[in-house]
Amino acid sequence: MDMPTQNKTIYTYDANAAADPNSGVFGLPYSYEDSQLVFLPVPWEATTSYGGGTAHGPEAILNASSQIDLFDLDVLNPDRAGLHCLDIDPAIVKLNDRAKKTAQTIKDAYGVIDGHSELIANLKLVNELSGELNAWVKGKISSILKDGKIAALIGGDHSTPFGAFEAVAEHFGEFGILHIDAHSDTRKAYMGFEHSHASIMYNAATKIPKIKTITQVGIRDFCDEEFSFTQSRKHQFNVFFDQMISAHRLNGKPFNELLTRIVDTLPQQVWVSFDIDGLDPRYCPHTGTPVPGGIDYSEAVMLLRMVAKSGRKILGFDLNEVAPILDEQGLPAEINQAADEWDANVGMRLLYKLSALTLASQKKSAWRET
Ligand SMILES: [Mn+2]
Repeated sequence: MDMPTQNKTIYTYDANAAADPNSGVFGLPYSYEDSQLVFLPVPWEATTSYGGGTAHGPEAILNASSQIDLFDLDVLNPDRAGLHCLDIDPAIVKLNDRAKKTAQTIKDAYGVIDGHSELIANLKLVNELSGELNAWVKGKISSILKDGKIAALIGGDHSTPFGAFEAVAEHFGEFGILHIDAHSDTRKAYMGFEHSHASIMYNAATKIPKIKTITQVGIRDFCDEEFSFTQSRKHQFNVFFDQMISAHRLNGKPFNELLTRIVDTLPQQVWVSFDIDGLDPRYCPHTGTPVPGGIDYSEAVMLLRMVAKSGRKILGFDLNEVAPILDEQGLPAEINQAADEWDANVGMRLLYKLSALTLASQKKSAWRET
């Protein structure tokens, strides 16, 4: 058995007890220094096209995360590797507010800006602010990696991981992305926004040469341009449309055969880019752009487990588009019932599972012998 790397924190907490209300993510006491996996929260949704709220995703996930049971059936004590979440940066909250307000003027004009000098200037500004966000994310993720830790990102909308991809490419060299999503996210631009959530995989594929493959799973909402783009880049894109996945399931074929085919497309180094809306929307009813269909939570977990168990290295991951229920002011609604917390509850459980499997794939935690 591979021995997990030990950190310095003495396990003073009781993994069976309720979390200390002053503790960090998942009710854990670990500092940045004592953690082997660090989350960067990115409260950003500047160019969201449909429902809002994903900017509050990190906060909602963190608040819900103390409800986790730390025991994991696959991985032995993943919590003991040390998990820490950086504070939400108020400067990024401000940057998002500014970019979002500016982007709204273009959305209100349905993206028709020709001849409107103010809107043209606004579009330029939104693209610049998105560039600022990307540079900030890249810097943060780079410093976590340079400190010898695993980096993971909590969005925000799905534009947020671009800087993380750049940092990972610089740090690890060539890698592939496992992209779970309802949407192809391969538009060249959306309403002129070069870094919207609808373009993240176009940008990854065309602007970061070290990204060799993108394996997409659960895709069921896309336009002609996106279909043509991924079909024309078959050396790079492996698309497992939701329709193919459900046909496989409905025809009674063994599901693990399909999962094996998906895993086979991945190179040795993999970054997981998980858009929560790839799942059946019953797991994410308040996400920005829900689409019927999708894979089940347990299917997603089985896929991720197979990736980790295949001997591939999961370099890190982003989890995005988790949105809490909002009130009329667009702020997270007062949570009175556990049901209102559902999106964040699913999100934080997925975050813990992704963390456990990533740690095991990097031999920072041991597989549980079952
Ligand atoms: Mn997406």
